[in-house]
Amino acid sequence: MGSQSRILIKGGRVVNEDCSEICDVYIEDGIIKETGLNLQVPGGVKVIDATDKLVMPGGIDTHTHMELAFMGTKTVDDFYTGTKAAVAGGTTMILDFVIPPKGTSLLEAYEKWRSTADPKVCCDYSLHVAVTWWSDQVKRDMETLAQQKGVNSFKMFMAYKDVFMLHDDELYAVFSQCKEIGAIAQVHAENGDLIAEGAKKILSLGITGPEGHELCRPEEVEAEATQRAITIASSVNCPLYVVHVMSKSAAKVVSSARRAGRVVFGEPIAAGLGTDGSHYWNKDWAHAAGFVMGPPLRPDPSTPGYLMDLLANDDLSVTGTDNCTFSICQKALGKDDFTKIPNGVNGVEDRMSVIWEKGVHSGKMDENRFVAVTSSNAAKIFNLYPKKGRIAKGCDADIVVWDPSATRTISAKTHHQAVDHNIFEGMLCHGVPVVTISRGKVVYEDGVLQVVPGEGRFIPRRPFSDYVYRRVNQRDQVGKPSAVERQPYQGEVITVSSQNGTPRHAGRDLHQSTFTLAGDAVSSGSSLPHPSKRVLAPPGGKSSIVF
Ligand code: URQ
Ligand code: ZN
Ligand code: ZN
Repeated sequence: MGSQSRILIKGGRVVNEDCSEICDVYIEDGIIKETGLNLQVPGGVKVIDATDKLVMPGGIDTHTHMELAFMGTKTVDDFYTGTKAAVAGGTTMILDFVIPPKGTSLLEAYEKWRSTADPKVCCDYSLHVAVTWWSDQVKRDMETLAQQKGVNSFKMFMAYKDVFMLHDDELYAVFSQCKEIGAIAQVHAENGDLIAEGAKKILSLGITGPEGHELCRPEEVEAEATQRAITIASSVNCPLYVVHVMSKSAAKVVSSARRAGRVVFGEPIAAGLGTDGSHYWNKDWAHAAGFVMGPPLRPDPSTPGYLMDLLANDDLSVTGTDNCTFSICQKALGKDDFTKIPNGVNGVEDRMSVIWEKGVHSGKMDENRFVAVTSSNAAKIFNLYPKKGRIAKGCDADIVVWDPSATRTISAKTHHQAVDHNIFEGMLCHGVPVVTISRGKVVYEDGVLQVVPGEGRFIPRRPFSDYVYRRVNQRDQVGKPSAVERQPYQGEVITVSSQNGTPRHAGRDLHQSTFTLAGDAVSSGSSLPHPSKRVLAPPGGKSSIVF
């Protein structure tokens, strides 16, 4: 990155998430040195004419999987082609995922991802780390990653049974540790057990095509897990981030939780905002398979508009792409069985234009909300703001000069990604990047890329993001439950005697043993007592029997 690069962006409308104003932007050494009108700048400055254009913070893609080994193969876009495509689309930072196989070291996986990405990235990046198993060592590694490696976000999968999936007790433990170290807990929210059973059932019906992928995991399977994750996170007062919210049902769950005051953020992705699951029923197998991802795109055609409406009004907070690309010949691993189609779609290059077209050009949101959901909110949630996600003096010069009235038609024939198909094929979008600047260097201008692999940097993120933790901390102060002061109970207590010879103790916790409603121990196979007996006390309390 040329250390002396000096750029003056003149005549544009600077758009931040909270305001827009006509003003110039002067950049030097990768930083925004000054904003304002009639700036006095030194000689030898590159001038970019932004008349009638918008000057916005570069996009931050919160969710990518470059060169991820998954489902027997590896994503075809790597950290070079993926970040090249990102800047061609106006995105200047990606947050990718370290995903250690179950039983392996989180720290070693983090170092492996760093050594893979650092030499290739053309723009800045950071890393979430997936917790795919649980142990005291994992707990210690999470603390090390948060305190020493710049990781303040950990993703847990509730799907991918036996591969990445955690069970509720493990989620409880991981969320507790996230809260302890000041990280945000991210979840892939689908019920992995139901998916496994659903897949068996659909395959048994002779349905092996991509339509089976959605049929086996309808949106209730996503909504149930979303609610469960919110409930578990809330029980430990841990902030939660639901990745790839793909359905109206799950979006409603997130929205209700936020309106109830929960600290939860929902991330719809470009795919779910721009297209739908009707493609799974396309007669062309390759076309249908190209849309397979998890959670699936939903066949309800009103889903994209609904998700965009919630994104516009802050029920949903931030956007990524879940860019996880497999070419058709890789997808064909599942040509006879949809459960073997590698899951993932494109998005990193097209997210900004798709959201401008479906969000701003449609009238659902204004330019400031566009900046919030494509850049600023991600920066705030992941503790990068205002270094990233804002155009102001002292911020990183990650900038996109945007032409809101220009159009482009998305196609795999012209995109910069390595993948051989595009789920937005043929889509006409208003909103086109004209110039992309990555930490003060022009990396894309008028359709020409000027990238150098390795010029992007890893950006560490400190824990305890104020934007996320201020309410959490406040609740820790005021929300502690306390015991009721009362005199000890002095009245009569029944005695209960064993029915099948095992000694029993009054007030035994029903949760720990098998009792009938009448409080009788039930050994396997014994008949239940007459239904007229009922217990007044709640389970786990002392049982008083009424005949
Ligand atoms: O589940 C994810 O987020 C990764 C494995 C990408 N694949 C996908 O279908 N979403
Ligand atoms: Zn996922
Ligand atoms: Zn993902």
